[in-house]
Amino acid sequence: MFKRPLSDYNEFQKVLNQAQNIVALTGAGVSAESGIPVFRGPGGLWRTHRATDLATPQAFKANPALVWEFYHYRREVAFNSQPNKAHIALAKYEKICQEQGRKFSVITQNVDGLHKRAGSKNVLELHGCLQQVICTKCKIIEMNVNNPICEALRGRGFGIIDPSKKDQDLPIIQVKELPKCSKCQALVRPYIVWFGENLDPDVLDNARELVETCDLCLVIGTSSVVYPAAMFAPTVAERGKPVAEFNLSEDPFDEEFSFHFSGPCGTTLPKALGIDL
Ligand code: BV8
Ligand code: ZN
Repeated sequence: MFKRPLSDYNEFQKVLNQAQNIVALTGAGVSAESGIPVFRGPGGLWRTHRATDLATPQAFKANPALVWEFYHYRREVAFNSQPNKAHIALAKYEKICQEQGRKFSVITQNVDGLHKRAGSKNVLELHGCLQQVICTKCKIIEMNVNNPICEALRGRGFGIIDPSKKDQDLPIIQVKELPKCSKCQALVRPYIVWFGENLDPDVLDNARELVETCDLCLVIGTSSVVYPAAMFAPTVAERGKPVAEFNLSEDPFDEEFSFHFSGPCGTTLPKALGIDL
């Protein structure tokens, strides 16, 4: 008979209070209650495209304007969203750990920037962020939170289009109208790791170091299908360290996880961390 992961908050808090080096690994589900659509399931569509088909270098090469419309939409949604109770609980718990000389880190797959806006300091953004762009030519990376990022994208962000209208009904945006590098005027792209692209080696090394040294891992709001992030929590469990999963799903992603709290993490996470919001 499988030992089912516990969903006992008191048991979890005994483990939490002993932990000296905690890692919180988050995915799109931690931002769902801020109104940011998740990747898989109903939110995974943008107009008639699957988000995962647009988040690739091939899509950007083939149709930079369409990919920029998709990221303009994602920027608009993210910049107009607020951190929710799950983000805030993580930021508050990091402060508590700091005061107690304990280590607390967030490794996020999300690109919306909400952990930092909630006040989390120790954040690794595995897949980049919507607030930065990188030049396709001179490779400089710049913060750019202008919305719209260029005049041609104004009003083009709407995500849900009525099925009768297709992309081609909209005037085509020429590449020369797309966002430019402030240094060399070449086309810039979102500073995001797309499917088929390598993660920043330093970010990946730091993440792996945390996964190899932590004594507790919280895995929050992720379907754990995207690599290498999908391997982090199972690796902690294989080290014999406790993993606590917070997800809407009833069933744990991995039977080796010690705890599984099902429900919206805006509710389950503050309760588990003992943070009253
Ligand atoms: C790479 C930026 C080397 C884009 C993203 C090994 C095996 C198989 C495939 C591969 C492999 N290695 C590499 C691959 C290919 C690929 C991959 O993993 N593909 C998958 C689809 C099989 N990986 C890569 O390409 C990575 N690069 O490994 O480089 C390499 C290079 C070439 C060839 C091989 C190897 C780069 C991956 C990065 C892609 N970029 N994001 C953008 O955001 O626009 S990934 C994107 O999807 C997100 O960032 C996130 O990381 C990812 C997964 O999404 P989730 O966060 O999990 O969200 P999802 O919607 O799936 O699930 C939401 C969850 O929340 C659900 O479980 C739901 O129940 C829960 N939930 C919802 N609401 C709530 C909630 N839980 C609690 N409370 C709620 N309220
Ligand atoms: Zn440049």
